[in-house]
Amino acid sequence: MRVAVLNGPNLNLLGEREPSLYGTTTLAELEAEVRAAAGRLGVELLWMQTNHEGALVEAVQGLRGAADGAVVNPAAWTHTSVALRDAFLAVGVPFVEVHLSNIHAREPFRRRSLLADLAVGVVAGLGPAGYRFALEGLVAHLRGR
Ligand code: CA2
Repeated sequence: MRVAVLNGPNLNLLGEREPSLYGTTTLAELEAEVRAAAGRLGVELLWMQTNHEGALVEAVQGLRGAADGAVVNPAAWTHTSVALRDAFLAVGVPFVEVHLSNIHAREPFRRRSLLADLAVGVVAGLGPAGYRFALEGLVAHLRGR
């Protein structure tokens, strides 16, 4: 089984800025943690981060045939990107949406996700561990089908 983890804009700054909001774990450390979890689950992991919306849309388009499912932190595009929503609708690959912070306890504009209703599930507010929970939930979903 192959799972892609897709990270949106500014997540490359993780651990370097705004530690009170997003913690001190860097994206490289988070990737290592998720790769270790994937190894325990016997899952092959693809990992990407991009600050370019079109690159994420193309990555989602490329999921069909390349991955069985995806864990996605779309970051700011969660709240804005009809293009990303359309890409997930087009490929129909199961995904779990993950957020480090609890988007429902922040500014009103963050409470709306344009992807959540398409997702298998959503994990928010549990910090970096949320990625592992999202991966475990996705894999359980895929294995149960
Ligand atoms: O809580 C999350 O994971 C978010 O997806 C993070 C996004 C934000 O736009 C979403 O509303 C919620 C922001 C990612 C930016 O990450 C940074 C990390 C460190 C320093 C600055 C930004």
